[in-house]
Amino acid sequence: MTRLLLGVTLERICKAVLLLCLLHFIIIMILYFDVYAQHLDFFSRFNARNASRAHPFSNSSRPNGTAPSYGPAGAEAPSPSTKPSTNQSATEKPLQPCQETPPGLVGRLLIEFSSPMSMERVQRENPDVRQGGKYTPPDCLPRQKVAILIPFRHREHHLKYWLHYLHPILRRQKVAYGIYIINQFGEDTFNRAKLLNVGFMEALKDDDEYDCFIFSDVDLIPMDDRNLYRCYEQPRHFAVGMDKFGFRLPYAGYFGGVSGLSKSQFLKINGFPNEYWGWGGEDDDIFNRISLNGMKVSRPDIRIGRYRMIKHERDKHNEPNPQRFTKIQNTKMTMKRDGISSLQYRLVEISRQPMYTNITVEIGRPPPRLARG
Ligand code: UD2
Ligand code: MN
Repeated sequence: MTRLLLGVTLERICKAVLLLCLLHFIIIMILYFDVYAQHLDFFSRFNARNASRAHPFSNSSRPNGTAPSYGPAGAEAPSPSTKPSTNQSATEKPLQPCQETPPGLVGRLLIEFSSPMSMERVQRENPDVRQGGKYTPPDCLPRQKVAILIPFRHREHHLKYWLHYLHPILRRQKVAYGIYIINQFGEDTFNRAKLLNVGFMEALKDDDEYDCFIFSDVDLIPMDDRNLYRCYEQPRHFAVGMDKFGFRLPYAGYFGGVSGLSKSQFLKINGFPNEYWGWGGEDDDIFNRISLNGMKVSRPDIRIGRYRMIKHERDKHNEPNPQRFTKIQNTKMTMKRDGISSLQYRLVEISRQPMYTNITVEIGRPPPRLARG
């Protein structure tokens, strides 16, 4: 009897083991085909690009490092993707509008600042960028023309990394763009927002076809090229998660780092404030302007909107502005009189460098009661 029972139990165990093996096999097969399908997808994309290549540019941008993309977050784009109508030969057919979701994106990027960087290297690796830091996709008609504005003083070291990483990313994103460094002349207190207002005016003087303006710190590099540098239906905040904030939004109304507004959105809020001298507060004022004018900030998915900031000390003449807390309480009153409508500055020099346009400008100094040290 016990033997019989033992036999039956053994048989059941064997069946269970067999079943488990079968299940294991099925799972392995599913995973295998999944990976295989991804490879196929990769190769077909690669081939399609090669076939449509009528210009030398598309082979130039191997990413600095990639990781597999993940589905749902990748779907975040200005609007659902339209099916690619494979571009045949760009020389024979009229150019088609660039796809909403650029086909050559690679997703996650490896960003590091330990290897040395030189402007010569940046130039060598970006031969298709025109004088002044301009670029137009050669194989499709870009949907927007984007001016990228960087407030600047004494950060040449950061600028090299920024250009090194951003040119290839922007190229893959298929926008027409120009890079403008707005360099504050002299050693008076720094004023980030006023420099950006100058950038808006000067970029439009340079090319009145710009319809989108992206405002970026010089030390911030996106870690994912699906974070598309273009304008959206609502003002955009790109730098959602930064390493220095543990890759999380520090507070709901945060608008610092990298942001983007269309020409009409920018004019609707009367541009940025000119009266924030020194560090801090100007980004909150801009956020207030957006809300007070009935708009709502849009952001990429937190997994895509990740950034690395090059570590730095607080610069000289950019000490925290003690007035910032009271000032951001008063945006409603100040925004009509203080902004692009009241902007005054003196151009010192415009120089076209191979990788960017430099605009050196004198923007004055804080009124005497705010002057420090
Ligand atoms: C934070 C915000 C920034 C802005 C600032 C307050 C992040 C990542 N960024 O930057 O958007 O709101 O706080 O004003 O949280 N700069 C120069 N030379 C200078 C000083 C500043 O080029 O002497 C430029 C440069 O582009 C820099 C930017 O201004 O990236 C912001 O200054 P920061 O990097 O010193 O301040 P940070 O990192 O706290
Ligand atoms: Mn910084």
